[in-house]
Amino acid sequence: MEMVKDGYNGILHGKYELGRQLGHGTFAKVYLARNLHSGKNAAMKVVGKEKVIKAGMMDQIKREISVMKMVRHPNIVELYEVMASKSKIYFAMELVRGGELFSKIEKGRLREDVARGYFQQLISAVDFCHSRGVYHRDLKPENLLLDEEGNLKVTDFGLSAFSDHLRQDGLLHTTCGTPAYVAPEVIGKKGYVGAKADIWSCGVILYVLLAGFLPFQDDNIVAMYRKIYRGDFRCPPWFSSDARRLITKLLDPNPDCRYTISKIMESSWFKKAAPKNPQFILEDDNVNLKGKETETLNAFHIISLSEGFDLSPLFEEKKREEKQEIRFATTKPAEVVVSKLEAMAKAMKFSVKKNGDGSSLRLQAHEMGRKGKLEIAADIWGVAPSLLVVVEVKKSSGDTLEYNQFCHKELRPALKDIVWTSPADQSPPV
Ligand code: ISQ
Repeated sequence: MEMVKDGYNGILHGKYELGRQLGHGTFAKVYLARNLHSGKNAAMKVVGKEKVIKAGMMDQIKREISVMKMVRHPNIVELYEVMASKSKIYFAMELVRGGELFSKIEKGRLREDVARGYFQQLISAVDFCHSRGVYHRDLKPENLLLDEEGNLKVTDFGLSAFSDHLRQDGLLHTTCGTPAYVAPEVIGKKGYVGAKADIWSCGVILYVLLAGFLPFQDDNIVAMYRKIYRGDFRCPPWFSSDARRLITKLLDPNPDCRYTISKIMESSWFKKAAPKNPQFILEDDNVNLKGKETETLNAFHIISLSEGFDLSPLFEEKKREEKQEIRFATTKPAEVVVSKLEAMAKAMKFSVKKNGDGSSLRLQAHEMGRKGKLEIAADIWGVAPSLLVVVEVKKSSGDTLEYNQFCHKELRPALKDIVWTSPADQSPPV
């Protein structure tokens, strides 16, 4: 073990015997440990000292750690003691044996009442620490553990200086992926209020519990940041209106408008009773999406998560600027789509060619463009077993700029009445 180099001889500080590794972040490792005096097991988090000197934050962190050593809460992993060697800091903590909460989501999103139970415990822990001036600042799935009775236990409160995302210079480190749980004002380096940042992360956590996926996600990190800044997310249709309302208030990019803990506790979604023993709810009772997408995530669901007009991001990975296809959904029959396209073509003096069953059209401009005549293909197909019809429009020949203008100025306005958007889009949650 590398700790041998640091004067570690199998027994740490004459008190703890270290065993197998339980887990690790990018900068910290957690080992099973045994207190030789009491015989009690513990979890020992080991962090390299050079990683943690966060300018201007050290006094606050020290104060927060001393608070965490004194307090006990049923939903917070207890911090027994902190030790240090020349190059490392050791945190002896309560051992929690039920694994990570998020391993449950790998099997499928949670039922709303089950998610409520965990969220109530999370907020109870967050409220307890905030009222003592201790903030987490890096709440994320790895910090949410379950004990053997299925109780939620939050770890690493007050240890933000040792977290993977927010370190040293206060800059965001994305070594272990994306800052999916981090509040916009934290990314923006504007200076932030710890309590508000934690509430944002609680909002992301709640969304993931209920949805089974992240609210702000994009393969392109810049695009993801943009979504976070704008609070640009959509709730899947299975979210209740109370859940939507609460999440919208938690994921408000303006920290001044974001809900406070007491507002969360007053909300009607939060106040409902949680199931008594969520650990006894069978996994099959959770909604399991893995491998069963077609059953539970139907065409309407998928489309409701996409932008109303353009479904293409769901079908392909090409960047928006590069792609030349547009797909949208409609509940109108194919004939209605065809007659709309024909009317538009007529108004633009485009010629129209149809195939036999009306599922495919070719529109051609009469006038020459920069790269010959603009020609557009539209294909229409049904999404069985739903009533949805997907329309795909793409350029067959001609200039891309002219095609893009055609899409923007002619096609979108012509079809806007028949494009299907989810009910959630039509009346955004308040
Ligand atoms: C407590 N028990 C098990 C694993 C842990 C990981 C990190 C922090 C505390 C822990």
